[in-house]
Amino acid sequence: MHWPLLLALEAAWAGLGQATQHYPAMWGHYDVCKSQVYSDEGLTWDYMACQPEAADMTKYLRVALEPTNITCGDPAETYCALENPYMCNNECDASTKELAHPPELMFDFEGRNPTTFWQSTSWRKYPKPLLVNITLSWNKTIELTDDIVITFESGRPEQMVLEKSLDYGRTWLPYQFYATDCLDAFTMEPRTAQDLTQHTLLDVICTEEYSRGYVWKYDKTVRFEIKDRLALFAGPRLHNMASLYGQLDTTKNLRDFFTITDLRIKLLRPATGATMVDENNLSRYFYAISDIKVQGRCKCNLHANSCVFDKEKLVCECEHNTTGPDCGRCKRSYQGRVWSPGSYLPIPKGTANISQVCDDELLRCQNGGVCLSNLRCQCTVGFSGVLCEKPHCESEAAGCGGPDSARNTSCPSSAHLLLLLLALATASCWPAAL
Ligand SMILES: *[C@@H]1O[C@H](CO)[C@@H](O)[C@H](O)[C@H]1NC(C)=O
Ligand SMILES: *[C@@H]1O[C@H](CO)[C@@H](O)[C@H](O)[C@H]1NC(C)=O
Ligand SMILES: *[C@@H]1O[C@H](CO)[C@@H](O)[C@H](O)[C@H]1NC(C)=O
Ligand SMILES: *[C@@H]1O[C@H](CO)[C@@H](O)[C@H](O)[C@H]1NC(C)=O
Ligand SMILES: *[C@@H]1O[C@H](CO)[C@@H](O)[C@H](O)[C@H]1NC(C)=O
Ligand SMILES: *[C@@H]1O[C@H](CO)[C@@H](O)[C@H](O)[C@H]1NC(C)=O
Ligand SMILES: CC(=O)N[C@H]1CO[C@H](CO)[C@@H](O)[C@@H]1O
Ligand SMILES: [Ca+2]
Repeated sequence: MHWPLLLALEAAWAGLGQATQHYPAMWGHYDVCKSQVYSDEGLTWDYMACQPEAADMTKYLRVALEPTNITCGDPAETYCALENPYMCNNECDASTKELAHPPELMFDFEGRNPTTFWQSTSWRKYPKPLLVNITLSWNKTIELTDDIVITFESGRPEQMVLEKSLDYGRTWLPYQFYATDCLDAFTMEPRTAQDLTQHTLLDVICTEEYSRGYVWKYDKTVRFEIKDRLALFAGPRLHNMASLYGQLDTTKNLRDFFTITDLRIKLLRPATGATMVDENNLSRYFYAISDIKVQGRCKCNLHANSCVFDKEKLVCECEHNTTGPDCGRCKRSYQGRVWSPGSYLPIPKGTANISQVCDDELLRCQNGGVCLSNLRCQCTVGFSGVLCEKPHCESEAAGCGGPDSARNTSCPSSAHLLLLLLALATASCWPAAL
């Protein structure tokens, strides 16, 4: 299992220049949720759409393998090189740290030599298929912002499927199929991400681009192309972000396409390097993965600019009177109000779409209260509550306006009624008694 130390993803300032330079920062400029402004009513808050910065999401995932005993080394095994069956000097032994290849090595820091990798048992039961599921779970909705890149040290698999879940692993959808022969493996016509258009962007394709060729020492990566898909709206260098944001705002399918809670890599057939499997040297066939890259950000519905890893779980730090792991609902005292996600539009600050407390039609302030900027009811003397629905604040345990109220004034007990009457002039209990 792979749970790193508690880490916080704080949104950092990403200038516009930086945003156009490289992909991971491209959605980085919705980084402020609110700012103070002077208006006719004095110093007030201006609320904006905001989101956390994109980050390396592999630090926050949990990895599970199926079958659970598929990792090599128990018992110890010797492996042959794919290109030379007489070179069998690679050993996997789970009980020796230097020779073990546990799943964590798919997510450690790469860049040192030699590389560290997870490795499966070899294809000893050929011709029974060598099947492995690698499931990555975040227990949090995240939005992908860059290509998923998987680096194989074993030669790239001849058949593989990348799947995604949007509901914490209950249901799965294919993201992309990979095969040396798409027709043969999945009865699908081979296509590449470059073939996609704005209209076919959501098509699930089978690609032969990452499985063909025996020169695997130089071509070890398998990709799921997020950037190519985003570029269909934002242009080749993602210059036209307004177009992409506009599309993401109005097209739920498109937004959902890049949104996941889990990923699953289904390995169906290892690299064989030739058309025939050499049954005398089955120790040549296995899967080995040195690195998996997943870049993305917490989905906070544009109501948070930071996401923290707390108690082994990512949680948005919600603003705009929203709450929940994804800021997907109104705070308790605003329940029943209309929640909506923020909007990327208008560029560049977007709209917070703050849950309205009141309006002139459906959510009327009661008992003569007046709706101010859709954000609060100004109640008449003698009434309180979010919609001025409460005649006395005495009956209310938490005080006038509920626990989340800005005017969190405590209510005097009945023994202090006299004092209360005296205090009416200062209106400490009834909000906006003037
Ligand atoms: C992999 O997951 C699929 C469900 O997507 C399941 O049917 C299959 O049995 C799993 N494979 C292994 C090797 O456990
Ligand atoms: C893994 O466990 C299953 C069931 O316990 C067993 O049938 C299988 O042979 C084991 N596989 C390996 C590679 O040890
Ligand atoms: C996922 O997060 C929820 C809280 O949102 C928690 O109750 C649950 O235990 C977590 N599940 C796992 C597998 O960590
Ligand atoms: C959230 O609620 C508090 C207290 O009710 C209020 O002061 C604040 O203005 C609200 N913020 C937004 C963004 O509506
Ligand atoms: C959110 O804000 C956008 C942009 O101002 C607007 O088009 C959209 O209707 C708003 N959504 C809701 C549910 O209010
Ligand atoms: C409101 O006041 C009560 C008691 O004075 C206090 O316990 C509570 O934390 C306050 N709530 C807020 C949101 O300030
Ligand atoms: C390690 C091993 O078993 N190598 C064998 C690979 O296959 C050839 C014949 O095809 C054998 O001679 C090797 O011993
Ligand atoms: Ca590694």
